[in-house]
Amino acid sequence: MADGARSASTPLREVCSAFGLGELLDQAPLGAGHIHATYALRVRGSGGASREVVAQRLNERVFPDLALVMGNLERVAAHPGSRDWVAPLVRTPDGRSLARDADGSAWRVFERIAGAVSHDAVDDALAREAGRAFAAFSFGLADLPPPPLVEPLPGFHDTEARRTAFEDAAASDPVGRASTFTAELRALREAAPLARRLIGQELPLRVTHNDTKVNNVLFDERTRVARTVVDLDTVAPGLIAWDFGDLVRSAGNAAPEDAADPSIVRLLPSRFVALAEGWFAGAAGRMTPEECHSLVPGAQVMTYELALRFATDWLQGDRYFRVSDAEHNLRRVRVQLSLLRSMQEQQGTMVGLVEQLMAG
Ligand code: GN1
Ligand code: MG
Repeated sequence: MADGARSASTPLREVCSAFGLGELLDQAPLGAGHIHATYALRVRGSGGASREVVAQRLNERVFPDLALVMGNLERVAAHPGSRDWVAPLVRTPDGRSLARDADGSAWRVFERIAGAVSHDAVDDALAREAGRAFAAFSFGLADLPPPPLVEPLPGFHDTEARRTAFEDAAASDPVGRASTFTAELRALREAAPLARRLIGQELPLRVTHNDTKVNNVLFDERTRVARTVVDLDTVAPGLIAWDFGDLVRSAGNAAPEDAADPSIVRLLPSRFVALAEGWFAGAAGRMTPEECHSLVPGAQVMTYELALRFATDWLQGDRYFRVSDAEHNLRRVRVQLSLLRSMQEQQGTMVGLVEQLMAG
């Protein structure tokens, strides 16, 4: 091996040793998250039995205060109302939930839930389950004892601040991309009123997940029932409209988030029905009427917010979201804008369905 080079498995062996997991037998990248790096590991402990765990190298550029993130996670994982939705954390022999490898990267480890898988694309039945899971997770945390969780990324769903950040990036244009972006810029500016759409609506602050992309639910491979909710780093006080909205954005689309052809993008009507029915089942009558009325606007706001975030990242030279090529964020922007248009066209039907569900 060249001087100083470390093979891909070296840090994972260090993680096994730090967490007292024993010998690393097997490793594979897991999931399609844009922020952390996640691996499925098979290990053999001192007893000789093999065991499966999930190891995550945490992105400290995005989450600079890992103590805060892990503090929130530990409180959520220990709360009876949501415990069943959270994969158990593995601790180091001296009780810590984080360890650093020789390069200084921070790692955490979860038990792998046997037979539980994530899907980047779902059908209506899985979408219904995802809706039920995220709603039940959030309302299960309704009685989390004080103090409130601290926002790990302040203003994460402050859509108006996201819009300002986008305008700043467009004005400073640090990598010279704004001039090739005129149609998208115009569409993003036309939708600007959405950034304030949820303000002043008397919506209660709940404990919300805040990253309810559908691949953040794990389903039982065989029964297709939702088992676990993952990516809990953004759990904090928030609005139900954000969680429902981001789920509709990610699970309701006929096309992937980064489809090359935006003409295939649309909100699938039957998918929206499944998501809303699942959500109402998981919330089990605990949403206020104002919250119910915020769900359809929430889907538009979250789709717009992600369009702004992908656009900002593109204008800034792809510093935040993982990308596979220089156009990746641009494709994501175009998909979000098409999806937003499709939601706006179907708004009447969507509102009608929510009213039907409210009437019970
Ligand atoms: C990121 O980590 P992942 O892929 O689940 C992002 C979300 C975005 C999502 C878009 C902490 O989620 O906010 O909605 O990408 N997470 C963070 O795909 O920024
Ligand atoms: Mg994820």
